[in-house]
Amino acid sequence: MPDPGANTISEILSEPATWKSCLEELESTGQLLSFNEKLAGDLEWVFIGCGSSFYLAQAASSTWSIVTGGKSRAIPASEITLFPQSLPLPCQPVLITRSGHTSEVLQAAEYLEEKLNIRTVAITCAGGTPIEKKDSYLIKLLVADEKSTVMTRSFTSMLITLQLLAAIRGVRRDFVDALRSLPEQFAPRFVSIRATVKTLVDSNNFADYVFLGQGPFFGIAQESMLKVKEMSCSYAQCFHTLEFRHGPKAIVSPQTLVTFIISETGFDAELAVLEEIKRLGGTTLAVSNAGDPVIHRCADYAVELALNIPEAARAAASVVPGQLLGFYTGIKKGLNPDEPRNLSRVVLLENAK
Ligand code: F1P
Repeated sequence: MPDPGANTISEILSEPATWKSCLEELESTGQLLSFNEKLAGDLEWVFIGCGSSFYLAQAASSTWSIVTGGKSRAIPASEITLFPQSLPLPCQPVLITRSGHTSEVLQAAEYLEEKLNIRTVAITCAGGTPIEKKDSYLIKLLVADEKSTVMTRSFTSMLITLQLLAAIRGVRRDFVDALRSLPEQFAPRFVSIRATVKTLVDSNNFADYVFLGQGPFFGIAQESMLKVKEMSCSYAQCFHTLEFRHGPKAIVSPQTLVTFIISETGFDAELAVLEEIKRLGGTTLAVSNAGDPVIHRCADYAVELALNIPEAARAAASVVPGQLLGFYTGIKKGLNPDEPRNLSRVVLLENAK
């Protein structure tokens, strides 16, 4: 039997190398360039998924609008079939599914193709799955697939790939180059990030976990929250950073770890919330690209990504501290992050065909 969490930690640590392999494969196949030529112009792009793949959709959608200037939104797959009014028409749907088996995603694909006659884009990390039978423009990242139930490198690799498609669509050469430099820039940062998160977990026992982010970092905050829930069965919540003042800050205490995933665009406004939460006695972790006197003063723990790339291109790297937090907290609680309580690797609904 592998040690508890053995798959998850090796998959987290393999992220920079996996990103590099995915980017090299996409460049050598030219797949995204050919898709881009075939896809209709000037449509709203709708990113669709479940669980981690829905939070990925949120980060991808926000990046899409920033990088292409076009309209975009994220919708959970279940909403497509239960409340189809939520779908703007016409649109370009993008189905996100690590396993390629998730019932709600396959039902959404069927509805879009057969009822609305819309050809979807689909991205997955598995081969020979039902999503492959759909008439989609299919992107397969087999190198990013995982043994663990929880999504880590599949989440970040699929996000980077959709960001690359956005950069191609938006004719953003700088953003393409930035994503290509990410694995090399981030890999050396891993050791210190891992040490900071491990020290944080070893030195504290929290009752509540809160994750805060704005723009593309809101989806990243959502996923960080889910990693702590899944791998450590802890109570965790997520809000837009400035929304936390509007009521939820009532829960703040020293037993509450409040993690800020800080954007550049909202830097000053988000740091003002950090200052306030520190004054209220919360324990704080700041994930930012660069240091700052306010962060030094108000963050009990700080992770600096120090990546010389545009803000949105840092989204994938920004989720790694949350992945490690979930992992080390789960291990500390004697759990197995590879097989979280009550979870299966794929959600199959009974009524699914
Ligand atoms: C994703 C997902 C995961 C969750 C669990 C069940 O499905 O919901 O986010 O952690 O592993 O599956 P998919 O991306 O394979 O459709």
